[in-house]
Amino acid sequence: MTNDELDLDPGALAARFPKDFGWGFATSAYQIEGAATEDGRGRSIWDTFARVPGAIADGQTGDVACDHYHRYRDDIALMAGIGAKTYRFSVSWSRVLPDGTGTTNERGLAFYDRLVDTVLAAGITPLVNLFHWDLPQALQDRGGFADPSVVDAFAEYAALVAGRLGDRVSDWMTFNEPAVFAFLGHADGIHAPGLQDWPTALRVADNELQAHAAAVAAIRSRVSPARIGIAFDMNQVVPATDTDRDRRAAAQWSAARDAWFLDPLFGRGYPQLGLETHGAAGHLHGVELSDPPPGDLDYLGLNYYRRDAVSARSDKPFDWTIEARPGTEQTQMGWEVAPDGLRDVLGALHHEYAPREIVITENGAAYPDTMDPDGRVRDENRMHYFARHIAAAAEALAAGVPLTGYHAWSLLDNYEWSLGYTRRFGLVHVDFETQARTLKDSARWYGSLIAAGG
Ligand code: IFM
Repeated sequence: MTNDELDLDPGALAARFPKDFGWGFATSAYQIEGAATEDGRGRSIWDTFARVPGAIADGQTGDVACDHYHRYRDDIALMAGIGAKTYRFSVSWSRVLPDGTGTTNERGLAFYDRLVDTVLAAGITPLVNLFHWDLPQALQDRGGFADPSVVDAFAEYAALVAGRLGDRVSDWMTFNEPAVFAFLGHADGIHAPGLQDWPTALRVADNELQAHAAAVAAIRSRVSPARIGIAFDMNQVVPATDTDRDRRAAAQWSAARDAWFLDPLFGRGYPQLGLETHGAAGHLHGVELSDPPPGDLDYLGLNYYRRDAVSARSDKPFDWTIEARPGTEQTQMGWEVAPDGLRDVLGALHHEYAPREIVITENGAAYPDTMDPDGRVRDENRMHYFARHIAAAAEALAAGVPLTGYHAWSLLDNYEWSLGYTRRFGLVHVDFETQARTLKDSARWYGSLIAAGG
């Protein structure tokens, strides 16, 4: 069956996965928790950035978001009702260490205790992500991720959280999308902390790789058995046209972004083409790169959303645009819907790096959902998006990719970073006025898929 012919039969789709496949959801702290000043939480760089005039499309912050800090029991009950087997959430560093290091905030830690206990009581396996971009502002004031001292700070934080939750949590993730944090936050300036300086972005990336290794060691010394990974966002990169210039630009961009992280994580050091590309663009000016240690990964997390077409404006590296190809099917983000890209990215990761396991740690789509007068959200486009991507994942599995889990992004409509509340990625609709939750049709469909899988 090709993706085009695929129907939405959850039973047929589920049958293509093993019974113990890890179906679940992913969320992140700043996007859903709210309670920004409650119970001793410190400020994070997103609290600061969200207040910069013009930084966020609707001028909103994550101060309240989905109010998950108070409603987590109901949210976990919803997730359990859908049938989730795993739940990937992140810890807010500034909730547990308001100054980034030093004094711990017991009330913050107690929240994650309660959360983990509730997740486990619902029969769901927790997967704890340590960093989803919300760095404590106190650390940013001391240089943030561009300063090498962040490596010890991250290890201290990892040790604290692993020491506290590790008696109940085996599945860990150090970073979510380190490239997005480094590049969008420090070179493009559209994410916190809003800097626009490539050498800083490359220092940040280097320190993330070091901090990952330090955190893995900290977790392993406190948690047994521990299953540790990192979630890398890798979309399918293609040349916009079949010209030498676009082909070269696409290869340079992949090397300067994706391989920039993946090669070191798999023990190969920085990629030569990436070094040449960043070097020629002047990004390495004054940067002393380290020799990052291998990632020691039990699994590689893949966040996949789209196909990116690279179009060169000139022969100069980084003088290119990265967009959806005109005329293609796109989500509300303007992202090209490309399920075959998921199959191919999974295959490429398997062949190039041979990770022990791959977990799809995020996959999902934003659409302008509306609630019908009968109270239903008929998000058929999202259902089709999921069905086609899950079918593509099944193809990769059948071709030998060691794929063990799939996390839908996201449980709830939430704070979509610089787009504020203008994009809905949830399988559960959130009315941000009342905080009412409503299962969308996609949630019911995903639930039948999980149920059919046993
Ligand atoms: O909302 C984000 C998430 O925080 C990281 N991955 C992509 C999602 C959709 O943009």
